[in-house]
Amino acid sequence: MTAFPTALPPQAPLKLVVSGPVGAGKTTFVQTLSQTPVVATEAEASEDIGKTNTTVAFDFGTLHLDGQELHLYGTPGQDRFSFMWEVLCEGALGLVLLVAGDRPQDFAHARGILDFITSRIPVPFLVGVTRQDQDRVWDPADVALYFGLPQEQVVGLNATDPAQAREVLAHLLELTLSPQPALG
Ligand SMILES: Nc1nc2c(ncn2[C@@H]2O[C@H](COP(=O)(O)OP(=O)(O)O)[C@@H](O)[C@H]2O)c(=O)[nH]1
Ligand SMILES: [Mg+2]
Repeated sequence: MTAFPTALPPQAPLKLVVSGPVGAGKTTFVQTLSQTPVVATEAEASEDIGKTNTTVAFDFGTLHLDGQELHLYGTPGQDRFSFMWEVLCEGALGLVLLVAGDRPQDFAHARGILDFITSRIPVPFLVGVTRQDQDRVWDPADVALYFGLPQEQVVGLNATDPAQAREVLAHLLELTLSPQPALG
């Protein structure tokens, strides 16, 4: 008699979402990590967001980490695409909320995106503070205080550095796959 599997096989790709304000480093993070060509949906920005192109649907990349296949979806940053945050987070096993550490003016928006998503979809998350390679950047510990989160849930990174980006995902996987109830 053949037993039907009751759970997904461990090899099934895990869906992870990367969100945050415009300029946080979401597209960069997905591009740095992906081992397959990134599917990006950039268009000319329709409002002044400080750059000419912005993500309008999502960035998609894939990678293997510790024998696990991961599918990474980067969301748009603008509020007018907030419906996409929900669409992309459906069925996600983890979320990385990025914010640029040298743009404290974006922290409130980042917090708003995090609340928007986690109030609708209770997904384990990490906050990643990008641009740690720059001068005058907020320390992850201070961003944790700002967000009212435990320090271990906020990590600093340079999103252009593959080793640092992979470390963030490894940390998220630990959080996601740990038997304890997820933080947040
Ligand atoms: N030096 C540095 N530049 C970064 C980092 N993260 C993103 N960038 C740069 O910041 C700009 C905006 O990043 P992007 O990925 O387009 O942000 P998105 O709007 O969140 O997708 C790009 O020029 C990136 O190269 C980082 O950690 N360090
Ligand atoms: Mg982008």
